[in-house]
Amino acid sequence: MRPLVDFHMSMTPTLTAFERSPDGGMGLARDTRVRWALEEAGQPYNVRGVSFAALKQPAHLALHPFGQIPTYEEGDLVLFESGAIIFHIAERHAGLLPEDANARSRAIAWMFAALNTVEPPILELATARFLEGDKSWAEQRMPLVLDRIRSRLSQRSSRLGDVDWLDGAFSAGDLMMVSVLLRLKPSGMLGEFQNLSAYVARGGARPAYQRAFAAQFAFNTGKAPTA
Ligand SMILES: N[C@@H](CCC(=O)N[C@@H](CS)C(=O)NCC(=O)O)C(=O)O
Repeated sequence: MRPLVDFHMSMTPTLTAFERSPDGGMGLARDTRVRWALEEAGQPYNVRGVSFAALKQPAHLALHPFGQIPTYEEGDLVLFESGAIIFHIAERHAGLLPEDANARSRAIAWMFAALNTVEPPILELATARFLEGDKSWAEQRMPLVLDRIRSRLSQRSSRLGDVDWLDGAFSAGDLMMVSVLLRLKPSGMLGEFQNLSAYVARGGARPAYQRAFAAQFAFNTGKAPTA
């Protein structure tokens, strides 16, 4: 049984996002996944942009101990970590977690799997390319980084098979898994696994994702997306 919506739930939450995302509106910053969850849940929200300098200032550190985005403020509740924020939204609004207790636990397990098992090797690719690309050992390291990602993609692909979503109906587990896999889009690696590409495309085609993407794109560029 879902908890009753309390007084704070009637307040419009405020997210933080990069004032200007380094990806120029590609939707890879983690505010996009939170926007997507709110759109799936049909909930309005506000966004406050934060500069890189302001992330590490006391006012933002009071909201986020690691000086990052996204944060989520709703009445007197302040949350950080995209997983915790999306779990909070999914717990309080219909549409992101199944009613059946076991199915709900499995959807939550997929959220953790996306964040703890699939996202780390994918993040390593960005580190290897952008932060360590000029190191003498960067070229030798890259195949190892790519292999670790491929290994996870292969496991994900085998398990997904030809179903649409991870476990029955779309859930917060899919939202998180698709969000994490989307980070690989620029690398072209998803194309090696046809069912995973189709899965990510299916997630990205959801109207709620499209609204979230358009909102973050407009926030970052002042324009509407072209495609
Ligand atoms: N595990 C955190 C990661 C948050 C994170 O890395 N945020 C990035 C943007 S997507 C950030 O703020 N980077 C700037 C920095 O770390 O200084 C989450 O899922 O919310």
